[in-house]
Amino acid sequence: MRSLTALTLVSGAIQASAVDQQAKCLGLQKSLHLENTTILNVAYIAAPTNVSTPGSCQSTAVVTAAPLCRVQFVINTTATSAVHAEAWLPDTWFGRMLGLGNGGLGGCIDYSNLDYGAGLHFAAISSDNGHDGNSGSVFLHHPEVINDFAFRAVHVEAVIGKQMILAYYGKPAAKSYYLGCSTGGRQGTQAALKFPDDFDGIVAGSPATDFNHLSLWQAFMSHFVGAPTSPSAPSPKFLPASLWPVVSAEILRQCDGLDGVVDGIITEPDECLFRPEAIQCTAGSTTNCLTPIQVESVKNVFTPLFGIDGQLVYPRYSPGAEADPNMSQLFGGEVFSITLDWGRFTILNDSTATLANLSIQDVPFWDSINPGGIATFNGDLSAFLNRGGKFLTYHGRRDPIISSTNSKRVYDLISHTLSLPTLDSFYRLFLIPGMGHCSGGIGAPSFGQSGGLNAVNDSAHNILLAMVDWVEGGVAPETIIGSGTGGATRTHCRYPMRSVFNGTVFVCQD
Ligand SMILES: *[C@@H]1O[C@H](CO)[C@@H](O)[C@H](O)[C@H]1NC(C)=O
Ligand SMILES: *[C@@H]1O[C@H](CO)[C@@H](O)[C@H](O)[C@H]1NC(C)=O
Ligand SMILES: *[C@@H]1O[C@H](CO)[C@@H](O)[C@H](O)[C@H]1NC(C)=O
Ligand SMILES: *[C@@H]1O[C@H](CO)[C@@H](O)[C@H](O)[C@H]1NC(C)=O
Ligand SMILES: *[C@@H]1O[C@H](CO)[C@@H](O)[C@H](O)[C@H]1NC(C)=O
Ligand SMILES: *[C@@H]1O[C@H](CO)[C@@H](O)[C@H](O)[C@H]1NC(C)=O
Ligand SMILES: *[C@@H]1O[C@H](CO)[C@@H](O)[C@H](O)[C@H]1NC(C)=O
Ligand SMILES: CC(=O)N[C@H]1CO[C@H](CO)[C@@H](O)[C@@H]1O
Ligand SMILES: [Ca+2]
Repeated sequence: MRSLTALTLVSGAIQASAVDQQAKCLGLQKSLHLENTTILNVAYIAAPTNVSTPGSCQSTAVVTAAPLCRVQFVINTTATSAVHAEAWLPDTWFGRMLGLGNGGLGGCIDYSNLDYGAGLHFAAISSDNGHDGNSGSVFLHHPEVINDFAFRAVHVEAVIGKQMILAYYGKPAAKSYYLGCSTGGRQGTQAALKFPDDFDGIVAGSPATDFNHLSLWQAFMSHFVGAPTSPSAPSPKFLPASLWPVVSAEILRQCDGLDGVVDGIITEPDECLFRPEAIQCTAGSTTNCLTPIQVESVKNVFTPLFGIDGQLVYPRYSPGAEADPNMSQLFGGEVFSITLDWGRFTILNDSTATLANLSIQDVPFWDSINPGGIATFNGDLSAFLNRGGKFLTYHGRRDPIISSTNSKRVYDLISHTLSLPTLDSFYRLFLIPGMGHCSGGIGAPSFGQSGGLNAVNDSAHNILLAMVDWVEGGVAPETIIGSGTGGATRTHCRYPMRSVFNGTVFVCQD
């Protein structure tokens, strides 16, 4: 049996009466005086309800985790930048802080995970990452806004969050945690690198690490398949949406069975040496097939991206991921919107740039700008390791916008940098066959990595609770059990272990 530290109180926890908490909560408006921080609004939420939200991202948020104290505040990070944030402070507090991340180029407070965290009795804090909304235009000529996005918003969230918890509950948080995915995965990685004391345990999924190279690679993916320049004259490279299912079917035909089970899931896409020539059109067959130029497009997609010096820029797209509905973000004919904004507003400072002529020669230039130090591709986690920090990461093998192979690459980088053959003592990467970007997909992609997934609330099935058990109980997760539709379950393995079919089920093997 796994220990269940996660659902018990730690010392210093609070179970106060609602009457006391309501008065205390409302008093914060006047009593809280935190560095660079203005309290905008304080509300006591006594029962489940929907509340309105500021800014352009959402207009309502669901609060199921009540009773809690909702504090809305703004932290001036410099004279030209500020981070808006909220703390959801539950009456029944188990003594823990949970800092949250963001997504894409956002800009959006993560209300779903504020509710999730508060429901699990964390004091949960989320910020807008230093700007409102999902557009990159706010970065133009605003290097401090870029700095908030690249490293600082999550740091001030942790610093001010801890001070607020002390002020409200009268005790410091016994432990602090972080939960985020995608950009949030990169932010969590950046926290471990730059501010190793901020969090005791970091859960950082599907991370957008090596961010400049990731962005360039995403643009090259779009370039490799071209665009339908006009309905009557598409680029000969372009694959219309109707052809991708043909590609996907052939990928499964060639690679689904490699793992021993024909189930639509390619357990290890890095072993899939897909040959698109198999579906090249022939004299007698000209529909549901690829022209030689389209074969070349597809080959480029499934080939690692190398730079002018022959160095790997970014791993290849995972075969199978092109079947995820969000694949159109890279292959729909437009340059990936996040790369376009990042290139326009932080690298080139030209709001009309199209990236149409982006070339592999441009990689060193993007590297040299590295806005705000966003790259987040550094294997030296020694400070985080030495202070006893724990790190859990995961990556869906059908992620359609960030290659899961990059998470292996980051693991190997840390391993080489620290000269540790295995990182098991403090860093574990779970690869999730079938999962898309951060959640969803096929197989068993739900394991408590965010709110709204109906995950089982125990540490064998819930990666956040597993982290709590690791930090507080010393029990590291050997596996994570995911669940999916129709009662599907699967035991997910930590890299470099492999998920192997034993004739009955998939098990983890060295
Ligand atoms: C934050 O900056 C705003 C605008 O510059 C200013 O009005 C406010 O007083 C500052 N707040 C704090 C707490 O420094
Ligand atoms: C909140 O809004 C959702 C729809 O977004 C609705 O299903 C739910 O019943 C509402 N909850 C409350 C407590 O009003
Ligand atoms: C407060 O602002 C100053 C200058 O703007 C900065 O040096 C300091 O780190 C800030 N403190 C926090 C907690 O953000
Ligand atoms: C797990 O906890 C969350 C957060 O409190 C809650 O919303 C969810 O209903 C729980 N799930 C189960 C299966 O108990
Ligand atoms: C664009 O502006 C950023 C600061 O916002 C700066 O770091 C970068 O060097 C600029 N790019 C160019 C090409 O000058
Ligand atoms: C891209 O290059 C072509 C010629 O190769 C040129 O005509 C076009 O103006 C360039 N576009 C941009 C946006 O620089
Ligand atoms: C496969 O693994 C499961 C779970 O560990 C085990 O119960 C079963 O006996 C194994 N089957 C074989 C054939 O080894
Ligand atoms: C990460 C991401 O972009 N996810 C999108 C996938 O597609 C669905 C439906 O179009 C969107 O709602 C998600 O935001
Ligand atoms: Ca399979």
